[in-house]
Amino acid sequence: MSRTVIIGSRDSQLALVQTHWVRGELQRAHPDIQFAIVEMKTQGDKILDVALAKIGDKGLFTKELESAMLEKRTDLAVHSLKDLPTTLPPGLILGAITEREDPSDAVVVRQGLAAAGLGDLPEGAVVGTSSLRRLAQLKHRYGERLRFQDIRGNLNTRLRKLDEGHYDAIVLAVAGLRRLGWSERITEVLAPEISLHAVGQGALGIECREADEAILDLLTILNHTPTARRCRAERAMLRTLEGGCQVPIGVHTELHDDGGLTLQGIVASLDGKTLARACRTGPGDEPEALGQAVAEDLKAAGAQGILDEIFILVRSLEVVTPGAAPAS
Ligand code: DPM
Repeated sequence: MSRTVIIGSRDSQLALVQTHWVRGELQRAHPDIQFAIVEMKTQGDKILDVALAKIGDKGLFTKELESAMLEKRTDLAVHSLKDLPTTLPPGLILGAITEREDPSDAVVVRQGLAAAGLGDLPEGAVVGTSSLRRLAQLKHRYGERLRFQDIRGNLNTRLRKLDEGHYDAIVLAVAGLRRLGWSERITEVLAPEISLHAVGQGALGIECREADEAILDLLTILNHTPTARRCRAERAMLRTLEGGCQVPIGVHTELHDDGGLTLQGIVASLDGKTLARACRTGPGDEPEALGQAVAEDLKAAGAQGILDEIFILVRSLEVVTPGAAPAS
């Protein structure tokens, strides 16, 4: 194959770091092929002034990249797996899942505040997050003491807003901070008992055309089987619950030496008052079945009622966003 393979990427700093890493790996494994990157803005990059929960669009960070592949302007796309909807458009598939970074959530406390984490922030301190998942779990734990406010923008923007004093602490993914070289800003890594992370957090998902065997072959070197098993179980759970990315659903997975896979799931009400939890272990080579089973357990534990309530609320919030990219 003597041609140029075109990789689509969002143009945020984090997205580009991730895409350049993928290109490097592909180039090393396939020295005879040229790999080029095409940068694009997605709807999620354009609408920065509206709370993520209100936009309520599942393909917020992926649609433009997917259209480009379907129109053959690009051959593959690199996503943060957690931003990739669990159901892909017809004709596209998840060609590879890369080795996961630490999937945990991290707390960054404002410089000058002597707190080792959320637990010892002063009463009434303001914590920034736009993730309903983080909001619900943290309210459950710290709702009496801390206040929570929405924060949007790329990682750089959010850290700047923190440093400018708009917040006392913000919650971000460990993975994003590490990839951008900002590990030393992490004040606290949240244990699973406090915050279960988002489905797919910390891994990259490589999407391509379903029928493009040549590209699928190239991508096999990127796939990390242990990560893929964990993430496929997590994604099957989310798909079965039919929650978009902006509902308070969290997970935690563990692969065991004997090949077993444990999946823990949580669905939380927005106020953090009602939590449904479930946990199961199954064979690691049947991750989808495990994800579906945990989703059914969650429904039996009250998740359906929580989700129905949120869907009704989010629908009533839905806004028409001026300047939004037309869905193409
Ligand atoms: C999604 C969420 C957030 C991103 C919601 C969630 C976080 C938004 C926020 C679906 N996508 O996690 O419950 O807290 O304001 C995003 C980040 C990364 C990928 C940044 C982050 C990097 C980490 C990774 C935004 N998408 O979570 O701090 O590769 O998983």
